[in-house]
Formats: sequence, C-alpha cells, structure tokens
Amino acid sequence: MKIFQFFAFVLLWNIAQAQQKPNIVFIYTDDLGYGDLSCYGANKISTPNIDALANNGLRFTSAFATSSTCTPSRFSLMTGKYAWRKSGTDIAPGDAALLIPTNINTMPKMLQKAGYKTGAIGKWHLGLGPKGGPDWNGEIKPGPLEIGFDYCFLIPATADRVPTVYMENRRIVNLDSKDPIQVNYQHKVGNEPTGEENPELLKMKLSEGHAQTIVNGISRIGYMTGGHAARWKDEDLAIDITNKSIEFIEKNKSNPFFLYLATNDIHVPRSPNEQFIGKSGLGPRGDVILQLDWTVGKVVEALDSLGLSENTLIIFSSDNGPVLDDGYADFANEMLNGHKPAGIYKGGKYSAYDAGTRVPFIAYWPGKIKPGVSTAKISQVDLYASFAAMNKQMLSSDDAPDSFNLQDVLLGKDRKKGRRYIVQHALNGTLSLLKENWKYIEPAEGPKVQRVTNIELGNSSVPQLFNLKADPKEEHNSYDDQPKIRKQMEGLLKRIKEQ
Ligand code: NG6
Ligand code: CA
Repeated sequence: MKIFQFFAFVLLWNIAQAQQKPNIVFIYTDDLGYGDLSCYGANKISTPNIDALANNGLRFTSAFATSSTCTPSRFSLMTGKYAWRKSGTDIAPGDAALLIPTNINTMPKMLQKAGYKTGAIGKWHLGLGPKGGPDWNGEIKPGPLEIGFDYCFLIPATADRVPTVYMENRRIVNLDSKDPIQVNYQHKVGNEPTGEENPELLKMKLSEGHAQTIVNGISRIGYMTGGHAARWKDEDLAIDITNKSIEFIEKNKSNPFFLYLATNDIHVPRSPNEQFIGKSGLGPRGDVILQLDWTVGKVVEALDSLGLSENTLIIFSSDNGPVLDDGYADFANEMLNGHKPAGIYKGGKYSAYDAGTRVPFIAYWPGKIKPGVSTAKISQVDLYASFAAMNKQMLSSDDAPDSFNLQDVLLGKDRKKGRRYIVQHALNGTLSLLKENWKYIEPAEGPKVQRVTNIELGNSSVPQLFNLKADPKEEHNSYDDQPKIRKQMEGLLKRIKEQ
C-alpha cells in the first residue's frame, strides 16, 4: 500500500469511527417523581411521549439521583464524584460562583475528547463566575464553557431565583447596556416591588420564601433590578428551551453530539404555556407534566425527522423526587385528585426516604436497546464512567472517583444486578446506603417533617434499617433485629465516606 493510500485509509477510518459514535441526549427533568408518569403507573395523568420512550426502550425501577435536591445531584452527574465529598455543593443561591473546579475532568470534557460537540440547554444551578459571583453585565466566566461544554443556553440557577434572564455562552441574552442588571441575595437593589411589600401585584401567591423581587407577576428568591429587555416570560420557558435544543440538534446533525437538556419543568414556579393550562385537571403541577411530555415529543420528532434516532441514545431522568407545595400557592395539593407523585414510596424531594432519590429513568436507543424493564440498580453518578466506556475513553484514577462503568446496565445487557450499592444524600447531609434488599439511613438531626412541603425527611436520632423488598414504604425499622446486616451496612458506608 502506497503511503498516501495508507493515510487516506486512516482518515476514512477515523471519519467512520466518528460517525458511528452515538449521539447522547440526556433529558434531565426537575423534581419529577417516581409516580408522575403514566409509564410508571400514574393513572390520573397521561404522558404519551415519555411512555413511548419507555415502551420502546428500557424502563428502570431502581435508578437513583445521587441527592434529593438539585445542585448536588447535578454536581455528581457532571463530575462523577459524590457532591457530599465537597463542601458548598448544597442548593446554590442564584449568585453563587461556579461550583465545579475548572481544572478537573468532567463528563462533558471527556465527551469532547471523544469527538462530541457538547451543549447544555436549560437549568444550570451549578453556580457561575469566579469567587464572589458572576459579572452579569459582562463576560460570565468561568461557566459551562470552561468545564467542557461547547455551547450553552441557560437559566442561570432556577426559575424561582433571580436573575430571571437567559444566558447564552458567556453573555446574558438581549441585555441592554443602558439598563444593566443588578442582583443581590442579601439586600434590596433598585426600587422594583417585592412579594413581601406588594403581594397585591402577584399573579401567583407565595406560600413560603420567594418574597423578593417580582418579575412577570411572580416574586422570586433574591433581589434584582434592571435587565428588563432580557427578562424571560415564565410561560415560554419550556418552548424556548425546546426550540434551542432542536436548533442544537440540527446544527450538529453531522457530528456526534451530547445534549444536556435540563428542563425547568416541573420545578416551581409552575407557569405552563397557555396551550397546557387546565389540560391535566390536576392544576399547574399536572399541566407542566404535560408540557414536559410535549418537550420530549418535540425532541424525539426532531431526531426522527433528521434520521438520527437509530444513532442516538436518549436518557430521561429527574434530579430528585417530587414535591407539591414548594413555596408557591399553586394548588398542587388541592388539585391532586388522587395522583401519587411518589408512587408507593415514602418521602419526596429533600428526603432521605426513597422517594427523594428513586426517580424515573429511561434509556432509549432503537435497534440497540431491547425494550423492557430493568430492576438493576444504577445511579446517575455512573453515567460519566459508562459514557466513557461506550466511547473507549480511559479515565485516570482522579477522574470520576464514584462513577462505575455500568454500560451493560444502561444498554440492557444486565437487567437484574447493576451497581453493588447505592449511596443517597438528603437535604441536611444525611447519607443512606442501599445494598441488595436493605437500606440503611444514618442518624440525623433535624425535623422529621418539613413544615412547608409536609415531606417526611427521614431524620431520626436513631439509625434506621429497612428491608425494601418486604417493606418498600420504609415503615418498619429493623435496625435492632438485624445486628449482622446493620454492621455490614454501617461498615460499608464508613469505608465509602473515607475513600
Ligand atoms: C428551596 C425553595 C424551593 C426550591 C428549592 C431548590 C423556598 C421556601 N424553597 O429553598 O422553592 O427553589 O430551594 O430546588 O424558598 S432544587 O430543585 O433546585 O433543588
Ligand atoms: Ca430539583
């Protein structure tokens, strides 16, 4: 073979390899519970587009977020490291500095190395900018682009935290330099009305917190002023995020891409677009579940129409369990109509009980993943090492220290076993350990029930041990009856903590 033929062959081979890499679309929903979808047993609401992924893909029954709140779950997902190993990774204020160090490897960096174009669209909530917080009126850096994303279009923190503006790459979208943004989480800036001072201006009443600057008739956490032209309309959030996601897919149709699509739904404030208002019969919380289902349908439709579905792995999951009243009086409780957001499980968002972290998890890849149900255990922290293995990327010993390669679980070759154990983290730092049929919750300070949300948090001054097979609702503490099991569980959790 002549030398140029050899090089031509190598070049073509590389192109073919690159084309074979499956696109990855990770749809990360917010506060969606195990029982919130019809494919997970809900019968008061119907989610046909998500159900189609489940029916034609793999539906997991023992998949877990690493934490029962947002920021730590997302931190673990991106870094492959439990967030509780790093202080300051709990629910972040809207002006927090970037929580992920720029000098460590991350899942998106690994995928970039493997030849992917990477995009983060939707909710961020992992902090932005240097120590002291971001310069909202200038270049917002470091952020997603410094930790492995080629593109981002973001809600900087959460929709109920200021600033209520989009950020694209390193800039606020539509910011008028004559009307700069000021953000403050300690004291009022500017003279715009707040929920506390002017409740008569609210179109959605608050039930707890959320008493600061009113934007679009909804009072938020934190004060802001300025940036009027840049402010989003909450009723359009899902549409904007969906459109940007489809644009990203279209732009990258000829190369492998990773899309981190972090929906605002179904987090508060729940302000569905008019096409979904009143459609679920369960109030705004139900309506935004329908809106979420619409987003999924649109993304799948875009992949289909571009001929990309057979070469795209879609994973659908949630960052933590469900909550009804999360600080706004949006009738989530009153209009529940018998719907069970957590399914049979106990607790919810913020909780150490299972509903805090046991979440819907669907893997869909037509032709590659055989449809069915998987009872194998998997944690979202494992996606990093699993995607690395799928792409033959070597990880160094410092990378993704808590992430296991569960490629076979993700692709449905192992549908029974999965991860040897699962570690769960709850609001006040309580850790739990799941292994085989057992779940151990370490003793913890703090209220048993969270006042506003009415969620059982799992805090107890005594250690708790449940047999999840016999007692999936975590009702009978077997700690005193199981000396051998409790010793094993306590020992293993201690070793994991010390790693
Ligand atoms: C809580 C907020 C809640 C929500 C949560 C973060 C109050 C009373 N509650 O402090 O509304 O914003 O933080 O949710 O302010 S998460 O899904 O992003 O973790
Ligand atoms: Ca959340």
